[in-house]
Amino acid sequence: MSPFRADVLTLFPEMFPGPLGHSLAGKALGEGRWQLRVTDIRNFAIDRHRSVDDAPFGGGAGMVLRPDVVDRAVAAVADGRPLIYLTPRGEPFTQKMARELAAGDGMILLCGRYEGVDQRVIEAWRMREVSIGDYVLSGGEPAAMVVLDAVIRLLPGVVGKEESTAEESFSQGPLLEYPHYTRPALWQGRAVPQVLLSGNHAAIAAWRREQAEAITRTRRPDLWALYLRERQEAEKGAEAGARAEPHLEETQNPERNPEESQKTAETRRPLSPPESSREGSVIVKAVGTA
Ligand code: JCQ
Repeated sequence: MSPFRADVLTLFPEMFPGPLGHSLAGKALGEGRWQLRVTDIRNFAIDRHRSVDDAPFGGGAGMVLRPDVVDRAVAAVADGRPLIYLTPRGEPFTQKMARELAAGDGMILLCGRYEGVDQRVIEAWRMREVSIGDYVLSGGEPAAMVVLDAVIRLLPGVVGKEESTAEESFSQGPLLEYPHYTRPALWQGRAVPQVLLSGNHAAIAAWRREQAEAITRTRRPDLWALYLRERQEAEKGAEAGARAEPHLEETQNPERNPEESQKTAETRRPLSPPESSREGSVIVKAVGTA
């Protein structure tokens, strides 16, 4: 297997591999699952002061990286792999983008400093301008490390098979994760939620779903709106099929389904509330699919 090839163009090459030399990414680097080549942009300066930046045309604070210097640095490594410039002006970096990059054979990350890079060299190389979030860093290096970390853990053999299954269910759905607990069961007077010790897997799944929904609703109204829309779409699709399939109430009727007689109220899926109790898009009770 040919390894994933990452290039970083930076004025601070000594910052790499940094955290990427440790933990999961570091182990994978040692195993040859990915390669990192770091290029000092200053090596492509040609004047006797080796200058890489200049004052902005039109005036204003700070300095701008020169297009001619950056162009030579890019030309030294470019070979058709995606070219990414980290900047707060970029399109948001997402898990989807990480998956797409991990499916390719590598990427080239350009790190800016000062006020940024002359826009003409960004355009000339058709670079993808990518942002890791709405805040300003003093350089693109930490952002490049974030992108690399998110991509590398998706490469084959980097994260174990068990974890990767969990990873998929999280990155597919728009819900935030439920909270996690481990031993001791009682710590500083705080008990682990009882249901997690019950051994009742259906009840645990339902509780986790409720927790995931509650935290998403309060913390990330944007994701919650997406989730409600997706769920509404799923319900529409199910409605057409419902004419051919038995209703939830029927599948949970012990007279029609003997398995149901083994379940308690806690393990049964909650029944859909009557139409009249639904107020607009406000969900009165979480409807689990456990
Ligand atoms: C990347 N989110 C934030 C690059 C200009 C003057 O500000 C600039 C800062 C950078 C470094 O990258 C970030 C960033 N995603 O700050 C260009």
